[in-house]
Amino acid sequence: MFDKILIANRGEIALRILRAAKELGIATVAVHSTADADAMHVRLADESVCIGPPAARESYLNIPSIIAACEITGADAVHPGYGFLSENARFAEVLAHHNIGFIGPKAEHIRVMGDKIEAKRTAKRLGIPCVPGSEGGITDPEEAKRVAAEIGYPVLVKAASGGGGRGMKVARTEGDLEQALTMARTEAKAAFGDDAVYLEKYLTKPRHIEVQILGDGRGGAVHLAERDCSLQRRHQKVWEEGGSPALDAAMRAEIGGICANAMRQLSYLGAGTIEFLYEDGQFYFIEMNTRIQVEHPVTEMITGIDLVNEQIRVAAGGGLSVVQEDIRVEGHAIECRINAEHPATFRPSPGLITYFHPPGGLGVRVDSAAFQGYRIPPNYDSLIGKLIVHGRTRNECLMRLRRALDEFVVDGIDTTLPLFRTLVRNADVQNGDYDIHWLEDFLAREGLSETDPKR
Ligand code: MV4
Repeated sequence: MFDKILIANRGEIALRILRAAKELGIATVAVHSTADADAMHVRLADESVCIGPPAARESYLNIPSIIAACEITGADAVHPGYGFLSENARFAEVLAHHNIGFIGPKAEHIRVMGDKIEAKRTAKRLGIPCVPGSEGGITDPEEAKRVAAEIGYPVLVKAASGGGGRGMKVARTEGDLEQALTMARTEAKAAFGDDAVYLEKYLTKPRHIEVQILGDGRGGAVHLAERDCSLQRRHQKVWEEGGSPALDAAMRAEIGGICANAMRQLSYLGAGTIEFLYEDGQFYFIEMNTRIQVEHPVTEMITGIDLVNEQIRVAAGGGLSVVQEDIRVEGHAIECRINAEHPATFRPSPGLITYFHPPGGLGVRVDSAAFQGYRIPPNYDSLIGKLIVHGRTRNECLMRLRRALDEFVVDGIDTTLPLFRTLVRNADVQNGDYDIHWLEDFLAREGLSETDPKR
């Protein structure tokens, strides 16, 4: 097992990793920018190192500084959390070169899944169902037309290096296709420095359902059911729940089994998420994330398994603490991402938290690094905490969530708490009757999404 873990992240996920390390008796090192000198993750860690100025590029993304912090403190492994360097294959390789463990997947698997074309090719080979589309990249408009005619319109042009919906264009008819191809390639080149694109059948009303997996890196892997993350705004998840209101136990076991089997074939190491669109009873692979995700507590609440603990164990070569037969879904969990943003304009609202009172009670979990007197810096994402609620049934979970949201007080800044108080009382949400477009349609309908310039 590792003796000392350096946490190359900040905010609530840095605390989450600290907690797992402490329970394992592993010493912890926090790194921080000058903007985060007073942050909770710095206070709770055994040691801390300042690694640069507020801009993430010069601190949390600065590989030489993080390596230096490992050498100064004698940390023998790094946990990258999510975002920042978590899906940077080169970072994993540089750490290995310095004989420092990376608490994450093998570099080759990070690299393959980072290229959406390679990821899809790999998924297909491993027996995961994929969206019908081009075999590999597309550059020639005539080839695009041939593929589109075969799969049928509407089609979607997607960037190979894509993320956050950038470099994605729908073509409703053949007449739209050439322009969609050009626009997607131009946008992809500008955003990612890579103009490789591919073509898929455009699914018009899917749900976003993702399967959590864990691999031991030597041919063992399990699945931990799914999360439904369909409620998103501008490709930012807002509300996540598990299990999906759209699935039953047999469907869960089937798609989970397919995913675990694929990960065994890869000898995948660590935590991962296989993302699907789900429409008319069919699953279609879109991407794989090779990191712990923001919404991982949903899975922890319904399975009782500590995903970060498992990540650390397998990274140290210790194997998983569970086999598939031990993993059972108990009840239902919902996570609300509480952002420091105006609940209608979604404009970021950094500043001083003058009062902070998180809810408690049975089945209520708050993962947050915020506290009364904390000043949210303007330099990073606006997530200030996650409220995760568990119940024996989805209805009990919703009742408990309504109560917990009413108890939660954050003063001094705007937060998205009022949006959640509305959502939890909405009939479609209560019925689980939503797809990936539901939230944006709802916000437009209710006049809750005042468009703010250039965001
Ligand atoms: C799609 C799709 C429809 N059909 N692919 C959005 C970002 C990237 N992660 C994949 N995305 C989509 N891929 C096909 N073939 C619709 C989306 C999509 C979406 C997906 C998940 C959650 C929210 C979304 C919002 C808009 C579009």
